[in-house]
Amino acid sequence: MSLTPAQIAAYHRDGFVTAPGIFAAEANALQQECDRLTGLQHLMDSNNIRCRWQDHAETGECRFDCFDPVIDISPVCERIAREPLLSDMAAQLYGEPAFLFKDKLIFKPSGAKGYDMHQDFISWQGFPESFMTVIVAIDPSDASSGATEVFPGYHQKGYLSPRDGDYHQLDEKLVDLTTGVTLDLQPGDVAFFSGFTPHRSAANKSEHSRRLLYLSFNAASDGGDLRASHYEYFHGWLQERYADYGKTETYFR
Ligand SMILES: O=C(O)CCC(=O)C(=O)O
Repeated sequence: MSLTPAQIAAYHRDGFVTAPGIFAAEANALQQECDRLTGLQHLMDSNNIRCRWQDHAETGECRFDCFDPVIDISPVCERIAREPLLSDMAAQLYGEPAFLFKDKLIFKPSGAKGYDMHQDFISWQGFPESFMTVIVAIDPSDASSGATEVFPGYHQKGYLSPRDGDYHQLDEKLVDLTTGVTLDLQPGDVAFFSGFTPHRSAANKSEHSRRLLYLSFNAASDGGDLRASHYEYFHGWLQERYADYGKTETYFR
C-alpha cells in the first residue's frame, strides 16, 4: 500500500492529505490500548511532564488530555508508530527516508476544549523544517467531536510567527477561516499534515472521547534520527516553562 501520485500532489499543494482505512484492522486494538492507558492513574500527575491537561469547555474543570510521549508506555502505539508502511508513506511525501520524531496520544474526553490556531513548527535550534504529523484516528473524529481543522495552502508560506524559540498561537486574522477543512476521520484512517499547516480544533461536544494518535516525522536529510534529542530538549524546555509559573517539582515518568 502506498500513496498515489494524486495524494502526493495534494499534500504538496494543500499541506495535508488523508489516507482512509490504513489501520482499520488495528482500530480495535488501539481502542483497547487507550482504555488500558486510561487506567495508568499513577502517571496522571500534574507534575509529570509526560501529561498534558485541558479544561472542560463548560465547567472549566481541568482534566487529563494527552500523553506525550506515548510509545515508551504503549507497545501497541509503538507498533503503529514504527510500522514501516507509515514511514514509507512519509518517505513518499519527502522524496527521501523519514524518521519518527515525536509521538503523542490525545484523548480529548467528552466536553474537552479544543486547541487554538497554531503551526506545529517551533523555532528551536535544530527543530526540523520538514516536521510532518501523521494522525492515526482511534475514535470517530468529526466536527461534533472536535476534529482537527486544517487550512490549505498556507504551509507554502513557512513559519508565520517570530522565530524566537517560543511557542506561538497564530493570529486567526492571518488565515482565511472560510477555507478550513475538518479532518473527518474514522477509526484506522490516517491524515498527514505539514508542520507549517495552520490548524485548530473545537471542543468535543460528543458523548465519547476523541482519541487520536499523533506521530510526527522528519526527513532523513533534516537531522536524521532526532527523537531522543528532541525529547531531551523538550523536557528541559517544559520544566523551565513550568518553573516560570512557580511549578518547580516537575519530573518525567
Ligand atoms: O487534537 C486536537 O484537538 C488538536 C491537537 C493539536 O493541534 C496539536 O496537538 O498540535
